[in-house]
Amino acid sequence: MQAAARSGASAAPCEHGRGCPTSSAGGRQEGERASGNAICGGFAMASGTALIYDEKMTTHKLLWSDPVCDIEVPERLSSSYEQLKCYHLVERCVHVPAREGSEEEILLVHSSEHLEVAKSTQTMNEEELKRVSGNYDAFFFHPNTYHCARLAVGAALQLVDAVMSGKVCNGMALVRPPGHHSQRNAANGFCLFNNVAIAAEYAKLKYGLQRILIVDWDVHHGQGTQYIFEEDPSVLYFSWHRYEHQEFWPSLKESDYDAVGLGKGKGFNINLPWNKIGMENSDYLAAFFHVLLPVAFEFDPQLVLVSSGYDSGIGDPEGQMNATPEVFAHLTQFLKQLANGKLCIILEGGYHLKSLSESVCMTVKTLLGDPIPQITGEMAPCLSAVESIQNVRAAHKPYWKWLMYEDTSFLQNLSTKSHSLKTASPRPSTEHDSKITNINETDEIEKFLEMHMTNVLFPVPPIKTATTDSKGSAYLLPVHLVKEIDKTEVKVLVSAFYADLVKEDETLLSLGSMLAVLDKILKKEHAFFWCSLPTGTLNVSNLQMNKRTSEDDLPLQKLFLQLSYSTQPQVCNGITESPTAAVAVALRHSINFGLQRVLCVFVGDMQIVPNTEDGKILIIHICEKKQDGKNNSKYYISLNWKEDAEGNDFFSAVLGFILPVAYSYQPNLTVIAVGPKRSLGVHGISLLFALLQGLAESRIFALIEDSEINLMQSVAKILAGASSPHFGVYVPPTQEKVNEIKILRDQFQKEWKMLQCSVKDGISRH
Ligand code: Q9C
Ligand code: ZN
Repeated sequence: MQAAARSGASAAPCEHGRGCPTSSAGGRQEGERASGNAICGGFAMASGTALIYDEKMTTHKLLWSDPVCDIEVPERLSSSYEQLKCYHLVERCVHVPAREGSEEEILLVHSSEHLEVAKSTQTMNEEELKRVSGNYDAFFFHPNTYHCARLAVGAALQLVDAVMSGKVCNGMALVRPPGHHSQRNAANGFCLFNNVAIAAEYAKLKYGLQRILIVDWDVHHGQGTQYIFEEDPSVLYFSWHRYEHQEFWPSLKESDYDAVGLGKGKGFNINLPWNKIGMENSDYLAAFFHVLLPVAFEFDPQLVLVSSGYDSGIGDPEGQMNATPEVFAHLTQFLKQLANGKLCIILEGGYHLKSLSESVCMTVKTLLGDPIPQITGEMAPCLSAVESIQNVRAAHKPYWKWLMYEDTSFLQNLSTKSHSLKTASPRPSTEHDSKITNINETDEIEKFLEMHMTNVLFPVPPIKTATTDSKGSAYLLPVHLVKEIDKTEVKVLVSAFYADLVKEDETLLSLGSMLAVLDKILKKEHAFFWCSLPTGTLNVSNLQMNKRTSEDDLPLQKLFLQLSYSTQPQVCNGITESPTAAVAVALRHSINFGLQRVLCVFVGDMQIVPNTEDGKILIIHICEKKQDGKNNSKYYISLNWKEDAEGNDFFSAVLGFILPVAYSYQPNLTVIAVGPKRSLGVHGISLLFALLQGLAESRIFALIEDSEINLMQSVAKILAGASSPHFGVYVPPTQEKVNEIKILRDQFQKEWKMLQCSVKDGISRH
């Protein structure tokens, strides 16, 4: 057991004031120790999130004027850390100290010449530093740079050790200088040593790893990382980057989609070039659904490293993209499903301080297991994004089994190519001009983000997962038991709407259990707290927040606290063992409660198919054979899928179809029901639960009929976030199954636009 070293006094008022909805951290962490391990079901497993930050890395700074380098400032690190403190995230993490990476460790990737040059800068004067810096494209040395760069390397290695040793499950290292442009023999693009590349080599050597995934979501191409691993099949490198047909820095031919790796490394280098600025949340999600995630599940990494640049976020002067901070929560949530959760996130770029720090916070919150904010923006990728996605899929078709039967082909005439010729800028703006206009824009984005984050963030429910007492619940640690509703109470609750369903006592009872849990997810529970008040304190006329209460009126003050607290939802998600007839009740109940969009993924035979015509319910029905009498429509989609006996072949269905439809719909609640004659095993169902958690502020309601304890346990662990997921051995889909997805995609991509991954006849956001 690991006791947490705490940093930052939790009671200290936040300097940032209004920008910090501190209540959003919820009451859960009060008194909760940030620990590295948890006991669950008798097994000790890694839990907890490491955070590495060392103030010393803020001493590397630019000493002279250089408009190319002046955005890489020490405040990038300090303001990110301050914002983490503001959200009370620092105290919930396990503090892991940085250390200096050794020379030997640096030599895992770099030449001794490069190391010696870097070392020699420690004692140089400004003039000499300037001269050496001039030998590289976009780099500056400070006398402390060498020391900071060694700390940045060491921080990445400490993070790998913390995760690989099981001390924590995942973590983030805030480092400077960044690493991904750095090459064997050269500093480049603000990077001296390639922190992430060294971390990968170190993990291979020290832990004998054979498969490591590097996800580079920085807006620049990590050409340094590409060069280091391009012949190495044990490291799969994925990078998306602003490219603009090679116009954008570093302007390399080898940053394009056709650079797939060399020799034995063919297929293990994946470049997704963005040929337009202004990419949004939906473009990044589409890249994950249709490129990165399917490859990643097939690759099955033992460790995931993220080259985590936030210059791909809104407001960044380099990237000029429009993705908002919560997108990084979604990206992180997806990556947590790989490598048994072993995820190390290492900072790279990010130059808009507010955008950077909010995005860092969204990432760490997600590592900690907080519910995921709903994604904003139109859920349709733009034409240029779809074109890039299509081409990278075509380029990798020879190397990946999941692409084998996809009829994806290269697109020659890109919409951006002719367009860019027509709209060539009449007057090239100078560096100075663009900086002046950017200042106002930076301020505007800061104001926007201030508002945006208060809209997007919501209080974390005190209880993550609820269930009612049933025969299996004893095995469902760490879920929380909800008191079942009394039978007469259920009758009152149910009979008004569902009289037809409540003839039998047994049905009534299980409906009662089900509704007890569902209500906890739907409602902001006032009643709970009112009941718990001491008698005599309930004077409604005093219940106004602006009314001052006397010092001795403590119960009333307490009531205020409880009331403000009680406007939070009680529970994030829940599981019940109910007959499948209860699904119709649950859906109707949620709509009656006022929800506008409920997604229901139903696995198995469905007795009652609810009416979905008003669009308030979207049903995705997974069954072996299409049930008669029910045609596919926008809000009722039958997906015929019988899981392979050899392993799990459901990945491509979830990533290529279910997730894109679900994200296009943007539900307020996700109901996942498992009925009789289910055509999916525990692994396929687990995958569904794991990947749908980014929707509906992570509100998932599981209704499982007559299940094995195995399934209940697996689902409970995923929902409670207490277990590293296990989805079984990857099996590629058969041609027939790929075809099933293709038909559905063609049928629905005009309505559910996140399905688009090629430009044949889809309609995209322009
Ligand atoms: N005209 C990272 O984000 N721009 N590095 C050079 C030359 C350099 C970015 C422009 C941008 C480096 C880690
Ligand atoms: Zn960058």
